[in-house]
Amino acid sequence: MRQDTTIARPWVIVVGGFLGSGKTTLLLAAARELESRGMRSALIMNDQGDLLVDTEYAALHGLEHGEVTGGCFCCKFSELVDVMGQLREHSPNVIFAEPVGSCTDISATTLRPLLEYSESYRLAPFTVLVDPERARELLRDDADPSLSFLFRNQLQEADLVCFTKADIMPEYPAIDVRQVRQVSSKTGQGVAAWLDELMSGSLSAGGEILTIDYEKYARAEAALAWLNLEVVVEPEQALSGAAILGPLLDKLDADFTEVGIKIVHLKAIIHSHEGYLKAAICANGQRPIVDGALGASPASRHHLLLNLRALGAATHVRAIVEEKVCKIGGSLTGLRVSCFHPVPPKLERRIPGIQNLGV
Ligand SMILES: Nc1nc2c(ncn2[C@@H]2O[C@H](COP(=O)(O)OP(=O)(O)OP(=O)(O)O)[C@@H](O)[C@H]2O)c(=O)[nH]1
Ligand SMILES: [Mg+2]
Repeated sequence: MRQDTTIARPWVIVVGGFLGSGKTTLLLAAARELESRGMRSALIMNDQGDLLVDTEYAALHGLEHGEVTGGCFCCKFSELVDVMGQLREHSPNVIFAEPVGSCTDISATTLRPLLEYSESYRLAPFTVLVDPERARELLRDDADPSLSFLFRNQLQEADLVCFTKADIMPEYPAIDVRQVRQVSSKTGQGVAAWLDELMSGSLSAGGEILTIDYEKYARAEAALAWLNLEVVVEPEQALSGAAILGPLLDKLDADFTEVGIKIVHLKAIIHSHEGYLKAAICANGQRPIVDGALGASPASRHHLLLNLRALGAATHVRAIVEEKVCKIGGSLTGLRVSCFHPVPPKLERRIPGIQNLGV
């Protein structure tokens, strides 16, 4: 019953939150939960660049997906609507959309404009995910001012804040927002209840609109170096994905720490005919969280994607990454690297105030 009506008018569930807060992981867990209910999902990824680890990860999980690249949803709103339309060909009951993790003002620039499409889509409340450890770090008085600015604004505009990673961080700090929930995408704790609440209509969508200084916002985002890289690796002797990725991440972590560049999210996915391995760290010195075929057999050809968001100069970040990737050894082909500081957002739409609130 629910399935038929939601295919005719699918839910759009926008899930924001700071870099590394667990957006992609939760959306994949939510898609699995919906699948167990006989419902189909599609996923839209968003980034300032292309070559996205998250898109490859979603594809490897067999999810229908689309991308809005080269700018955040606020700057590419029409493209977001186009991609939503394309994904409807797969008759999803739910379309998830993951904005860039450094973005804020999403409620005014994406949620509110999406409410104008209420004949075609049902818009769920805007969930902002929060990693408890990151919250403790960025709410401190001595936190990095750029990251803290982005994080605090993201919290302010949430219809619903959801602490993530409850399996490893059951305690979370007190924050000044009305609606707070907690989930673990690894154990599934809270995921079904969160989805039920979003689709119950009990909370409004786009209800919290920021007053935000766009110059300050642009400066805060530009403090980040944004690197996306792709390469095909053919080692001299067949190697497992773990034997390539493990040392690469360790060396990058060590180099960045040595020169004082703060890693905000470093994630990579390596893929061969033996399977894939994803590994990520959300801070210098963190033990990588891995997912996929850790014990995969050696292979002679691997496709590697690496995405890094760090606090430092893009030229410096790029030089370190290129040097370490070149040292993987063997043959490296098809190397593509883009590394930049995000440019100031150029909004397509912004709907402030309280008009247009609807279902
Ligand atoms: N233990 C645990 N780890 C999690 C959970 N959710 C996410 N993670 C890990 O946290 C890291 C970041 O998760 P992502 O889902 O990539 O975060 P994101 O918000 O999509 O990151 P960006 O797209 O870079 O902004 C990954 O290594 C995940 O495996 C969770 O519920 N429990
Ligand atoms: Mg993600």
